[in-house]
Amino acid sequence: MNVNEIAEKIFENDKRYVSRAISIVESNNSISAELLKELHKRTGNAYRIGITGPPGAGKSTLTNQLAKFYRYQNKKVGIIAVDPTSPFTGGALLGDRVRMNDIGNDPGIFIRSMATRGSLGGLSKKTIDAADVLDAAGYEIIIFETVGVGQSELDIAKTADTTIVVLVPESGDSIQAMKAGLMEIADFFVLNKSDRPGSDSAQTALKTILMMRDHTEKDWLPNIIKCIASENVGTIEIAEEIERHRKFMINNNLLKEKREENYKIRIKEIAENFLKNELWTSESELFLSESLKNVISGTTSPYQVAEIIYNNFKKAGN
Ligand SMILES: Nc1nc2c(ncn2[C@@H]2O[C@H](COP(=O)(O)OP(=O)(O)OP(=O)(O)O)[C@@H](O)[C@H]2O)c(=O)[nH]1
Ligand SMILES: [Mg+2]
Repeated sequence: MNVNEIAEKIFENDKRYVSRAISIVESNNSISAELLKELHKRTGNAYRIGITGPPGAGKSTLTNQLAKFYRYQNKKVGIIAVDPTSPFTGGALLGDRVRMNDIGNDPGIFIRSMATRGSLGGLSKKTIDAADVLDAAGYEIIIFETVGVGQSELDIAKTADTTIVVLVPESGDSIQAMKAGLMEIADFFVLNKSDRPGSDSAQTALKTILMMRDHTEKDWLPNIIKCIASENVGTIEIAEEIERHRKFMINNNLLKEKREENYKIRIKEIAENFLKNELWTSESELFLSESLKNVISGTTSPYQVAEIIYNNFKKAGN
């Protein structure tokens, strides 16, 4: 099957091919770029929602509830869960994690999990490419679930049109969130597990932190919405807040601006990858390995080695 034929199947939302296409962009093989070129003309219609927060905060549970909510509105929902496979993230035990199986059989829902393991860099690129596949397949809502630890997870959440940070009442959570860089990317906060003690004081603490930031009357101020995702309490308020944020973005021309900025970052990354691939030929890799002993002994500096590699690359006519 050629790229055009696969693209046609995706435009028809043939799930088997949607799945296959995501595997293609994930493996980043030779037809990946060709396929994405073909799909691009049908993208731009989906609204992208990023859901991030500490491990075990209830992101999957909330994603589940939101997906059901949008299904009632007859919207197709694509979900990309960026799996936290790192043993260092801690948090919810594997058995305790919500697996979103109950919505997986709905024909209007597509769930895909993307592993972080073995994906050194390039994770955000692959995730965004996968979202383009879903967009082209006609999914009107795309939800990214990422654990709010690590730069690439934050990068993914940031590329969404609306980014939601999920926190829980446990003391210090908002301080942790601040440290992890979650405060800056939130369009609003969800204080989940509000059935637990301490949710009011957590809300107050979070509000205080937010009010300390510079803002003018015209700025969007992130709200804090309490919810109990496991009991479907607060889902409608969250969906309404997403809609309010979407309208705010559109009315102030910010959605277009944000998408332009995302494209700019993405195009630069793709172009830089072309360069990287050309730079690291087997000869430059070999030269690099052979130089290491001289770098260790102090006879050559890392800068000299890098300059030689770069100059050879230029000399080769690049
Ligand atoms: N008490 C209470 N438990 C909840 C609530 N929401 C989710 N949980 C439970 O919290 C646990 C973790 O929920 P998940 O939705 O898997 O959390 P997650 O943030 O997706 O977790 P990771 O993907 O592992 O980071 C599950 O046992 C849920 O049933 C809630 O509002 N209240
Ligand atoms: Mg989860």
